[in-house]
Amino acid sequence: MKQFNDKAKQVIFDHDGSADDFLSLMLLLSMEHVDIAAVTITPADCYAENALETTLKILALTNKTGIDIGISSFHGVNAFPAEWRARPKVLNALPLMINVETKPGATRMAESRNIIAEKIGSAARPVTVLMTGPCSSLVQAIEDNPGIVDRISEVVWMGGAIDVPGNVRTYNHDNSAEWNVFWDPVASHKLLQYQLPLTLVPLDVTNHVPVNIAFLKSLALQSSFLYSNLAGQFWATTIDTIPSYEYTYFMWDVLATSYLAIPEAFTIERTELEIAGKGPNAGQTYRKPGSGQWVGVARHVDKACFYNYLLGRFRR
Ligand code: AGV
Ligand code: CA
Repeated sequence: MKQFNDKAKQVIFDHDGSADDFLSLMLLLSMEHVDIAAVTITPADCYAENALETTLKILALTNKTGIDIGISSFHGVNAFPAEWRARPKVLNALPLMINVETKPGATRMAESRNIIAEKIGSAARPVTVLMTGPCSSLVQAIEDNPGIVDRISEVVWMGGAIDVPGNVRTYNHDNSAEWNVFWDPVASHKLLQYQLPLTLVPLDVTNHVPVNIAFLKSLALQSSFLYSNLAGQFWATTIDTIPSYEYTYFMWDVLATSYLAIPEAFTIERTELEIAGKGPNAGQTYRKPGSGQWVGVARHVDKACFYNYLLGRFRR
């Protein structure tokens, strides 16, 4: 059941169902200073029904079944490769997951944009929004209710590629975009216009934190802890990342999630950006002095601090 902590940071977590999105959920659940107001799912790097099942199972396993869940029925502009989307289905068949009972009827569910607007609108204090997939649901919530902008204390988004190549390789695209931005470049373009207190965790920094075997070995040595056991099984599924065109799975979303707890491990640059809403560079996040769209960009992370933080959090 959901427990209230008066001093906790209220966080809405919008994810898109890839393995590291769920590792991020586990990490967030382990943070004592975080109260998860809602978990919302974007059907981008996943199929929604799989992602919902995994979300419910993780909440059941960790005794956090009272959290409201949002699902988006919006299907983006540029679909993720189908082989990536189907991939996380294996998570529900892992030994620790397969027999976990979920009672979807017992959980409150609604359209993501409505849940996001409602939670931000009704919270006692400004809310943090963590996004580890595309930003469409937040943008839709703001379009429906522009007043909620002033009630958002921070948006942390795993997305973008500023001074490094993107990870989209597709027909008629110039490789400059990162997938979470590219899925809905129109919404991404709008997001910057709201002048939110936005911190991006782009490929520039996530490229430095691959999922590596040394880390997984350390994690496995502590698998008597439920979180370490579960996380180790999830990460093992990423080791043979399907080479649609790239062979390495990174700690993309997990790094962005850690920023909520260990901001001191990151170097943040304040800069003015623009995001291309269409064209061969759709979804590109690029510097544009004078745009007035100031954002914080995570440029560097203390890797040892980050990996140690993860190992510590998962000792539960
Ligand atoms: O671009 C990184 C984002 C992150 O939110 N996702 C995966 C993470 O959840 C897209 C992505 C890039 N490369 C991938 C991705 C791959 N090889 N497999 C699955 N998803
Ligand atoms: Ca993701």
